[in-house]
Order: sequence, then structure tokens, then C-alpha cells
Amino acid sequence: MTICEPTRLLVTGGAGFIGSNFVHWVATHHPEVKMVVLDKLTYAGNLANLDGVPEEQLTFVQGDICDEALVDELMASVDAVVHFAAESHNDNSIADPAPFVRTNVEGTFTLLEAARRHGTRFHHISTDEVYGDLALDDPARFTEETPYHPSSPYSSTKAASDMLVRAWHRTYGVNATISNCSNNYGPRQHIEKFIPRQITNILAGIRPKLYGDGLNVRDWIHVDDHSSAVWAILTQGQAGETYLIGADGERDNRTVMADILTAMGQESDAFDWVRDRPGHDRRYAIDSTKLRRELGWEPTHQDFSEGLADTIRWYQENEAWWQDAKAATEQKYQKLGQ
Ligand code: NAD
Ligand code: TDX
Repeated sequence: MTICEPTRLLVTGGAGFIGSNFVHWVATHHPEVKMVVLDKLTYAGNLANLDGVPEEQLTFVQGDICDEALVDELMASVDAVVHFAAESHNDNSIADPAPFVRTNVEGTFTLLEAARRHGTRFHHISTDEVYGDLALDDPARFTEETPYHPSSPYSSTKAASDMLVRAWHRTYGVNATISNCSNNYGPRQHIEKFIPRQITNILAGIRPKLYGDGLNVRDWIHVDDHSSAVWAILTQGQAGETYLIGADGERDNRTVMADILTAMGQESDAFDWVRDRPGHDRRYAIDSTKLRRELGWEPTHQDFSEGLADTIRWYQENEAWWQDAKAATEQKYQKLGQ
């Protein structure tokens, strides 16, 4: 086992959804660890996501992971990096793929080169979407051995970044691990994504929108379970290894839509069917046996309706956090017919 005990962590994309939840998780569970967050604050980043993290534990730097000089300077000051920063939304990647290639591929390359120069422990955050999709009736789930078969501009750039990490480990000996996680939900997720889009639609008096036939399946995991898994891999993972993260949460979109509507006091069919996403992946499903067996990780938020109710409450109580982005987000979807 490679044991890493980080005292100073660089967290890229730490002002986004999963990155900020990870920073809060580390602040709560490892108050001795200092964190430097590097985030460009794109439309998806929000400094308010870091409110409440103790000042003495956090340094925030606004900047681009493609900025070689800045990345080099920050890398020299830490003993490990957890790399969350990415362009993360499939629909955006279909409308305009260029920022995905730049941030997800070139940005990861820039970080890897700096980690190579400084001998920094590197944990790369990736997605189950690199494996493509499964048929609804396929008994199989993704494992670490599943061949890569990405469908969208987003997932293909994530797949490319995973390949760079593997090569930098094998060729240059960078002390790197990769995790590929399933769909996250929880507080502070951008309202372009499925669950918060529907919650904020209902709160704003807009009918929720379901793509295609609504039968696509996603494997949902609470963002805090993703954070605890990343910590386990960062601190106990074997260099060069990939770990799949998932919590056995397969659900089709129509069921999740009905869950949201019912939990918010609406009829379960009070939504609009809209145009399907081009190339829409049918089903994702993760087998996380390796992570559970080798590193002893277990999810702790397995009651989806309880997690969903907490998430709905968060958006109800934090209207100021999402209100400004709502009109612009829905305008983008209107152009796509979604
Ligand atoms: P997000 O879009 O909410 O956050 C991304 C963050 O990265 C933002 O704060 C943004 O400002 C920052 N960023 C973007 N480009 C940057 C650049 N060039 N330089 C510096 N910062 C930049 O995304 P998320 O949902 O929190 O996803 C985080 C990571 O987790 C991504 O790598 C994503 O591929 C991966 N992932 C996400 C999910 C999911 O369900 N959301 C599942 C598995 C893996
Ligand atoms: O309004 C909607 N209606 C709808 O039916 C939206 C926004 C989505 N959908 C469907 C598309 C998907 O089948 O819901 C499902 C989930 O959609 P997204 O939230 O866009 O997530 P997905 O495309 O599955 O990708 C997510 O999980 C893997 C994250 O955005 C990625 O960053 C992560 O890698």
C-alpha cells in the first residue's frame, strides 16, 4: 500500500460542486490539513461554496490550471494534489466542446508536468462516463477492467485525461491514482444538472424537463460518500491504480423525477417531455468491489429519499445562491430545445 499523509493539499476546482464538498469534508474530518484551492471561477465556480471553511486551513487562489507558471508555483508548496477542476456538463460539451479540450486535457497535462517536476502525489478525479454506457437489461456493471468507450465530448476529454495520468505514472513514475465515480448529488450542485435543475424549476414555477423516454439510468451517490472515497484512495491507494466509486444507487430518470415532484408536493407527472440529448448514454452502473475490499471504504448515505429531501431543503433555504444563474441556465436549454 502507498501510504500518503498529506499536510498541505492542492485542490483544483475546489469552488465547484464536488471540490467544495470535498474541502468541507476535509475541514471537518482532518482539521490539521491545510488546503490551497486553485479555481478559475468559471460560471460553475462560486467562492461562496467555501464559506464556513476555517480561514487558517484554506488559501484560495483564483487562476487557471492551464497556467503553467502559477501551477508550478503552487505545486512546489504542497505535498499532494487532488484534481477536480474540469468542464463538467455534457450538454455544454455538445454545444461548445473547445473549453472541454482545453481545461480537461491541457489542464490535466499542465498539472501532471508540475507534479512530475516536484514529485507530488497526484489524485485524479474522473467519471464512470469514460466507459460509455450499458444496455438497460445488461446484468453487467462497470469495473476497473471495462474498456474505455466514451460517447460525448465531455466524457472523451475525461478519458483522454485519464490516459495522460496513466502514462505519466508508467513513464515518469508520477505517484498517481485515478478514481472514476458515478453521478453525484447533494448541496451546491450547479442548477444545470438534472436534480437541482428540476428542484429549482419547481421552486421557480417552471415545469421540470425530462429528456427522451426518461428510461436512462444513472447510479446515484451522495457527494459526501464521494469525498470519503477520495480521501481513502489519496491516503491508502496504490500508485498507478484506478478505483471505481459507486454506492449501488441505480435509478431511472423518470423515477428520480417522480421522487422530486412527490417530495415537493406536486403530482408525479407534472413535468414536460423534451428533446433527447444527442448520443445520450443509456445506463451507467458501478461495481465498487475493489475499493471496498482493498481500502475498506463503505458509503454511509444510502437512503436516497433522505438524501434527496436534504438536497431539496438546501435549495429551498439557499435561493440567493442559485437565483442569479437560473434565467441564464434556462435560456441555454431553451436554445437546445431542452
Ligand atoms: P463543477 O462544474 O461543479 O465544478 C468545476 C470547477 O472547476 C468549478 O469551480 C470551475 O470554476 C473550475 N474550473 C473549470 N475550469 C477550470 C480551469 N481551467 N482552471 C481552474 N478551475 C477551473 O464540476 P463537479 O460536478 O464538481 O465535478 C468535479 C469533478 O468531478 C470533475 O472532474 C468531473 O469530471 C468529476 N465528476 C463529476 C461527477 C458528477 O456527478 N458531477 C461524477 C463523477 C466525476
Ligand atoms: O433537464 C434535464 N433532464 C434530463 O432528463 C437534465 C439536465 C438531464 N436529464 C437527464 C440526462 C441524464 O440521463 O438526466 C440524467 C443526468 O443528467 P446530468 O445531470 O446532466 O448528468 P450526466 O450527463 O449523467 O453526467 C453527470 O454524471 C457524471 C455529471 O454531469 C458529470 O460531470 C459526471 O461525470
